[in-house]
Amino acid sequence: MRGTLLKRAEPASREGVKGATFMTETLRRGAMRLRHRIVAAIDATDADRARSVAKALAGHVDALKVNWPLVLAAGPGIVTEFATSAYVLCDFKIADIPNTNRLIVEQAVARGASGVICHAFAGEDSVRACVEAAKAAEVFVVTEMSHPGGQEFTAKHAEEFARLAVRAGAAGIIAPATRPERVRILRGVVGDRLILSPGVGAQGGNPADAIRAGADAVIVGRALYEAEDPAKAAAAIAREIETR
Ligand code: O7M
Repeated sequence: MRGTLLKRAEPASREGVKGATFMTETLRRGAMRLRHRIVAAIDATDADRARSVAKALAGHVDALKVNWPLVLAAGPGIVTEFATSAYVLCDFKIADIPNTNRLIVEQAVARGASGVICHAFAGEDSVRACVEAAKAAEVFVVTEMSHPGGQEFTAKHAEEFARLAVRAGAAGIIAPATRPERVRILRGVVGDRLILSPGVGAQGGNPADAIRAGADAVIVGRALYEAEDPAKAAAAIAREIETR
């Protein structure tokens, strides 16, 4: 199942989400298709730069990941804007009580998100609330984080977090490209669920190593959105992955 359509692609229900009537039928929805094995993290805080990077990356990456820096800079409408032509993964690292998680996911999905990212440490009920609220959209659960501090706490619970993600019905997990040996272990836990691996480029991780260790795709931020030619940078990463 890995690398292909993971789940069905019916549109999410957009009824009954208060204040969220802005979705149009033109928005894409469904499982992430992995052609390039690259998810672009658009963390640029200049909205115009973010738009031009997203446009340049069309056809070179499988999804656009949107996080707080861009949403706070450009407004949540940027999710809807990107969603007209791309799979948008809302990386709000949701980690609240189940009811609040549900409200956040409903808003993200109503804006056009095809996927959302939550933390596991808030507990299984909180992750399940995300999965239920996401409906046709996909939920990815953070296990071990890629930065050095990720070893202080998240590494100690990463396998538990991964098991929780599977039990809760998540589409996949986030695991560190900076530690491919950990990706390999987490692959053993999650079976054919997707693994997305951040930490490539600016954080020192190598895309081919992460994919070889079992990641389905890498998440790349600065190495793409700060590149003079983002499309060329993405193509170079894709080539590295292909020749792994
Ligand atoms: O390539 P970078 O370092 O500029 O950006 C990496 C992106 O991945 C950035 O958006 C981070 O917030 C995100 N990320 C990590 O870097 N490490 C993690 O452990 C987890 C994430 C992430 O995407 O979590 C969902």
